[in-house]
Amino acid sequence: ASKSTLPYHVRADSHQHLVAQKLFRIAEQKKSNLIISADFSDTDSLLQCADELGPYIAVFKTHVDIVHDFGEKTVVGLKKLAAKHNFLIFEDRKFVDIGSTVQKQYHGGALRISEWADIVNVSPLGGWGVVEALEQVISNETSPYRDERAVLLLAEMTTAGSLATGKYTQKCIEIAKQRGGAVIGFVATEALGTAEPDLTTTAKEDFLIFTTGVNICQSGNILGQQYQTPEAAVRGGSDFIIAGRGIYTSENRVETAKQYQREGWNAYEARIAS
Ligand code: BMP
Repeated sequence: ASKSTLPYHVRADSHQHLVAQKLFRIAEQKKSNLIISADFSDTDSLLQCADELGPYIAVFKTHVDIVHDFGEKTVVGLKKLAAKHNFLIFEDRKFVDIGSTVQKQYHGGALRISEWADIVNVSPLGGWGVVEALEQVISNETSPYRDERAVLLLAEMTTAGSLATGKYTQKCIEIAKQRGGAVIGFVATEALGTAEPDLTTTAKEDFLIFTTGVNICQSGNILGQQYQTPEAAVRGGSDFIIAGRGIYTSENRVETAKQYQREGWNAYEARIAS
């Protein structure tokens, strides 16, 4: 699978999506391709993590449906900290339903995701309609967030026995290429062969690879989660590495985050030099 060997700033300059441009620039400024997966069940813990690790990450990934006291304080706090530390917010919602339902889950509802998440992901298990549905909401002329919202397709999963392989993954690539501009990339374990070797000719399909299941110390857990190291992930084509428990359950999460940041960044520098 081909992977991009271009520096983030080159990809920022040529990318047509504002969120991808912003993300590449943040990565370059902070020398970080690290995303923390902040799977906390209360607002205070979530916000404290964002404030402590904010300086070392490019993106803060949430699962707000596990936050028992989710509300105004969560939304305002996340937005404030994103501005303070210059990171984007990715709600790992994995929309998987018919388009009409997904529109209601994304926009409004209990979680008001479109209001605060720069990035969301979707599984096109039910076909392209769900992607179209999100794009409709995002590109609606009355939307105050037009151009500031992006979508990732869940192309692969890290778990043992995952069914998100082969034809399904290929279909994700097709959908990303065929649909409008809101899809900026994939959640995948490695490069999916979509990287363009030379963006100076066309930057139409510079899809970003976001990789979950990153852990320096462990290879997996009893519920089937499988890990790779930051170095292996980036070498394999990951543009942004996502780590949760490997960081936030460690004794000193700030030092551990810095270690993941360093390892991810060194691997990126090695890749663009190759
Ligand atoms: P951890 O690093 O603690 O194992 O957390 C992994 C995070 O990434 C979780 O939030 C999980 O929901 C998410 N994730 C994953 O582990 N594998 C996938 O294939 C897709 C995910 O979103």
